Parts: sequence; structure tokens; C-alpha cells
Amino acid sequence: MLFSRECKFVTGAVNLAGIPDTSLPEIAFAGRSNVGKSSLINSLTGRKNIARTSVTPGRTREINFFCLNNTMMIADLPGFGYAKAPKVNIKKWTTLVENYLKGRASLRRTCLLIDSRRGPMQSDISVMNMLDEAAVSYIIVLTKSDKIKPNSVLNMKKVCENDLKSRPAAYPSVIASSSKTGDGISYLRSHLAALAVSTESI
Ligand SMILES: Nc1nc2c(ncn2[C@@H]2O[C@H](COP(=O)(O)OP(=O)(O)OP(=O)(O)O)[C@@H](O)[C@H]2O)c(=O)[nH]1
Ligand SMILES: [Mg+2]
Repeated sequence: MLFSRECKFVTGAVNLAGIPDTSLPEIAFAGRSNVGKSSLINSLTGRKNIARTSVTPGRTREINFFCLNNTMMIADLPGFGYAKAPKVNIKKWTTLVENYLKGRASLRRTCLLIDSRRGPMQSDISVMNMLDEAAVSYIIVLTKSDKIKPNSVLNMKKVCENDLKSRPAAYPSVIASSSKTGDGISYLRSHLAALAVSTESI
């Protein structure tokens, strides 16, 4: 229900000062450049292009905030791990996103998106380490499940869930999704909608 209602773009923040002042529960979408963050937000909200999607990795440079039905906030984070990104951009990403993730009191969960075909890469592992150390609750969402065989998706899900056992801030189950076929989208919607009403942090 929540996701089929009003969805408004609020603002794009390039620094901490630009982050909107709101106490609504918030969900963040993090992941490597091109993993499918903006596409997933479009699919979840049923909008074709509320979150801009790109063929050029590194397109989303600011944190884009959306508000669902005046009930929940969504934050689309700039992608990381793009090898060709200038060093100064990488530093900017790290500072802005780390400060946001560690300091956002209203953040209920971070969805860390990982490509189903590749699994966690070094940059994903660094982000998971940071989230575990800062006790920021996160869930792994595998993207682009349409690109590989269903069996391989299941396998990747199991491998990731096994790795997560030793990670204190990780939600134990992994969700496989595709913005193309809609796989996992309604499941993810209900998972996130439940966080909008509950006050628990994990
Ligand atoms: N086949 C397939 N392609 C997808 C899927 N999700 C995203 N893509 C494609 O992957 C590319 C990147 O998608 P984006 O949603 O822009 O990725 P992003 O993570 O927001 O990228 P940045 O903003 O650069 O960090 C686009 O060409 C999308 O069409 C999916 O589920 N299946
Ligand atoms: Mg994007």
C-alpha cells in the first residue's frame, strides 16, 4: 500500500548540510555504481523514473531523498567502487555517505545492493565492515536476478547468508530482486513497509 501511494522527490544533498531535517523513518539504498539502486527505487515505487537511472556508472552523485505518502523517507546514495572515478570523488563519497549512515537517527535500515552475478566485492565488504562497526542495521539485496539462472541466484543467496552469520548488524536473510522482471519487489516492499510502522531498529 505504502509504495503505491504518493512518492515525492524531496531534495538532493551534496553535503551533510543539505540532508533534510525530518524524523520520518528512513530507508537508504547503498551499493556499487551501476548495481541498480535507482532502478530498484523506481520499481519499488512503481514510478518509471522517479530516481534517475543511468547507463554511465557514477551518475548519482548526491544523496537523493524521496518521501512516500508523508510516512517514510527513501535515500538513494551515490554509488561507490567505480574504478575510473577520480580519487577526490571517492573521498567525497566516503565522507558524505559514512557520515550520513553513522549519524542519521531516523535511519531504520540500509539496503546494501549487490549484483547477483558477482557477489560481494572488496568495496562491499568494506562497507559491511563499516556498518557492522557502527551498528547500522542493513540487509543485502541481490540485484539483476534476471541476468543469471534461478539456481545460481539461490546459490549466491546461500553463500551471502552464510557470510552474514558473523556480521552483527546484518539482517540474516538475503533478498534476490530484479527491477526488470519484478522478482522480489513485493517481498522487499512489505519488508520495508513493516519498518515504517515499527519502532525496532533491527
Ligand atoms: N537486466 C537488468 N538490468 C538492470 C536491473 N537493474 C538495473 N539495471 C540496469 O543497470 C544499469 C544501472 O542501473 P542504475 O539503477 O542506474 O544503477 P545505480 O546503482 O543507481 O547506479 P549509480 O547511480 O551510478 O550508482 C542500467 O542500465 C539499468 O537499466 C535489473 O534488475 N535487471
Ligand atoms: Mg543511481
